[in-house]
Amino acid sequence: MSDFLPEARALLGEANVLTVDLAAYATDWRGKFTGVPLAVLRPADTAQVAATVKLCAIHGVAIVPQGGNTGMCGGATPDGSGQQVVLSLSRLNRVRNIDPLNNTMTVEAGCVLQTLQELATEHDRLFPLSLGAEGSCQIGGNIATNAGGVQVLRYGNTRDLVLGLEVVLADGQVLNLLRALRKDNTGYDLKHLFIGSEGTLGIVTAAVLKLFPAPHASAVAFAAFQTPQQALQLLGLMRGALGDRFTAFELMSDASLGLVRQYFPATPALFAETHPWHVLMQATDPGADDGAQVALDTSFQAALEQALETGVIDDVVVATSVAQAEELWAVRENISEAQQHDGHNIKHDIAVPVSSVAAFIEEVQPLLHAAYTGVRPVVYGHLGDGNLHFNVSRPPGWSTPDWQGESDRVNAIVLDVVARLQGSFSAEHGLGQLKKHEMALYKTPLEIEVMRRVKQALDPQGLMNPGKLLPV
Ligand code: FAD
Ligand code: 2HG
Ligand code: ZN
Repeated sequence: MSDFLPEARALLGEANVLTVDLAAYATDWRGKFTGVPLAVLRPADTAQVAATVKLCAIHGVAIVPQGGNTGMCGGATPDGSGQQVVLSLSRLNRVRNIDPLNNTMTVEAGCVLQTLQELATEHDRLFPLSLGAEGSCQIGGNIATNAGGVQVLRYGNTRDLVLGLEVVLADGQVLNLLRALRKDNTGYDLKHLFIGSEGTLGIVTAAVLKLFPAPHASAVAFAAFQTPQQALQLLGLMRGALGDRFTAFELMSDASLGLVRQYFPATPALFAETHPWHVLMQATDPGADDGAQVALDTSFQAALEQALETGVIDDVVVATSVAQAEELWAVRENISEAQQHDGHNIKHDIAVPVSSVAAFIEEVQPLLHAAYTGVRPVVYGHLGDGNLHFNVSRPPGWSTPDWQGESDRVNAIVLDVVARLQGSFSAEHGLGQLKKHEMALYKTPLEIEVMRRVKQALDPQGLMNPGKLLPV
């Protein structure tokens, strides 16, 4: 071990083996987990990643891959031993190829998501992965967590957007799966093992990503109504009217909007009265002529009028400009940060069948209120995918440590209902350190056993992000 750091310096250069001022790498975005890295290693390319991983294997040093460090579950944070290295992918930020005819781009893992969205736009294409952290999260992190975001309804999760992958395996070999093919049935599709594996099986160094026609026409609206059941009715109505042009359907409770208004005071007041529930909806069309926009507006407005007339919604604001659409989206995107400013909350990132979302909310809220007087569930998320962020803020009078101490009890209340509804305890953020214990409660022993066999086969020394994803 004593030779490890000098050898790493010889390999990567003095400036890319950091051992001081590591705070930004040692704590997660939420400030919930803090570790003690032995060092932060910053390779420049795939060859350097491979050589670094080989060096770690020789010295028995565990590796914690880190992208933009925006993950919600402490997956990119090392433990407190001072023996694990953080492997930052930030310098692998080249675009290797863009092929508009094939509708693909081949990019390195450290590319920031927003720069890839912008690159696609420059080529009159869409890269549809979109989430609040897009200005700092990296595509490697998105792939490692199989990130979701606000356009899954139309385009799917990150997994659905990846055609090919380049991965450095635990022994330092480079597994080249960088094929830009939409059809390829030549054995097991190995890339899917690494997508969503949170750095526990290998290091993603590059990917071939799917592109789509750029949306030229767009319609955005913010609706208010009384019950989660009405949200489901509205979803059915809008999808019926817009089909595949319908791209986003984001639910927000009034408490979620209250936090945004409190911590982002410039947030516009959208409705004269308060309403318990809201959704933000978007439809797009690739058609570039005026006719496409008119046709989209006509279907969108007609569906909204029907929703108003039949009492499905109480009120609606339809964006009349790009700036107003962005303003409406900012309300939704700022919820996570607003709740972060508000102090510790017990996060749940659950999925149930879309048809069961209202039942889930109606069942779980009374249970929580019965257990904790004044408890504040902050409910929002990707209703169109059946995925809710059911983040429980502490009741008045509770200290942060006391509320943190209630996590197991609150989790049991929420996640037992999820399990009864055949749902998932983690829809998009992954498990990291935060939710790996739930595996043992809500996955079958055989599922866990098969995962362990995969882990053992690919990482026999147990050096790839140990202590994450799998229960101890
Ligand atoms: P990191 O946090 O650095 O790492 C996440 C995990 O991936 C860790 O386990 C890490 O070890 C591993 N990892 C990172 N890079 C690699 C690599 N190259 N190879 C192998 N393993 C790697 N998530 C959603 O799904 N949907 C949302 O809507 C959403 N909204 C968010 C909004 C905000 C404001 C914030 C702060 C986060 C949000 N997230 C969301 C969570 C987060 O942004 C995603 O999980 C994102 O995909 C993480 O990317 P990252 O580069 O920051 O990864
Ligand atoms: C979102 O949809 C993110 O805004 C973050 O997934 C959710 O902070 C959260 O719990
Ligand atoms: Zn989300």
